Amino acid sequence: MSDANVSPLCAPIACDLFCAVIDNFGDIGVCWRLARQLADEHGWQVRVFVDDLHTFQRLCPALSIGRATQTVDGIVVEHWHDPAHAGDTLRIADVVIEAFACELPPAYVAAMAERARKPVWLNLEYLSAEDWVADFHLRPSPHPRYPLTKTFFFPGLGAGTGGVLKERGLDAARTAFEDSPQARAEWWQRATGGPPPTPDATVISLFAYENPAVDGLLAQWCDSATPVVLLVPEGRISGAVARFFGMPSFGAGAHAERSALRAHGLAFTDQAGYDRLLWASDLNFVRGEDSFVRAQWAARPFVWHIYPQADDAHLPKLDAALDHYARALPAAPRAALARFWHAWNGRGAPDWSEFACALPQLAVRARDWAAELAAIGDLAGNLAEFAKSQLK
Ligand code: TRH
Repeated sequence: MSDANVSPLCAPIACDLFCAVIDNFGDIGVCWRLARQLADEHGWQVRVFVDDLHTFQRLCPALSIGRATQTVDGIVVEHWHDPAHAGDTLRIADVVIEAFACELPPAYVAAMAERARKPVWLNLEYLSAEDWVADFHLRPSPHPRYPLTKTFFFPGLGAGTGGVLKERGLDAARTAFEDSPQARAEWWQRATGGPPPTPDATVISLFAYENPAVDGLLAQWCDSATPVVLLVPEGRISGAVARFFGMPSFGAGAHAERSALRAHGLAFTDQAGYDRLLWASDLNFVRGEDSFVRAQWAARPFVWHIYPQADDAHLPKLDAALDHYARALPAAPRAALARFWHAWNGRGAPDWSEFACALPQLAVRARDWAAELAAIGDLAGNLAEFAKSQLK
């Protein structure tokens, strides 16, 4: 290891991003989105170290599962197969991001400490809308043994936080999709094998963990006075949808109909494809972290299935998000939204007719909120600006 690898001033910023997949898609979903933005929008040279290529490949089909090192979309992807492994050549980047407190390889940290110009070391935390986040965002934490400082970078929904990820071209891509009947018709044909539904239908996408409230909701959708079209990307809730319709499974290509409800099973797509699903829907059920953010940028009403934690630690986080999002709503739709989100997260039973009445006001709020949230700045831009200020 030598300092020959310290970037000259004019060279692009080199960034190593470490991601350990705990479960689901959110860990790599967030990291991959951030990596692409840093490369595409800020010109950084990015390497992603990720320990689970199978999960990664679901949302990035171009990835090859068998390769230790590969380049996808201009980003070097290293299979982080062994906790101590840090790439075949131990080159230390200008900016090192450890996602969600995953532990960096000890050899890598030791090499960081050897570098003449110390790297900017960031721990990217999980998103929370709670107020304390602004106090902890960008707090430094000196290493106990090495001359290194790690800085905590907190995503958030309020001023003083790191914000959330938003690509520069996202709004234009959404508007282009919304304004093009042909793009939408093609999307419906590819996703469901048929044309778009009639305008009186409410189109709902359903991305969620297993959820006991789903049976009651499916029954209420069957009883709806107007058609409900349900789009279900194959995943953890598909089994419940299959049971409801008396089918063995409800994977990609499945179709079912009962009374007012028509349901389609969708293939899991890449991340850009998931955005189009959100844009094709009137209401989105989302979960975890990244789809929760994408639903906000889709500027449509949404229902959040928050990642469940021990001792109901997730419930204050749910309420904190509601505080931000619902603040500006009149009392009745605000209460309907809170009741429905709580019911979807285990507190009470969802009342579709109350929620459906609130949808027009929630649609207006969704558009206003997307603009408010954008004012905090995009997380990748905020992170790049901070890192550059430290590299000067
Ligand atoms: O998969 P998740 O439940 O991930 C969760 C959360 O991130 C949670 O906070 C974390 O603690 C846990 O993982 C370990 O939900 P999330 O965050 O919405 O991630 C889903 C990703 O999958 C998101 O990037 C969107 C993407 N996706 C596609 O690319 N294509 C698809 O068809 C679908 C349905 C999703």
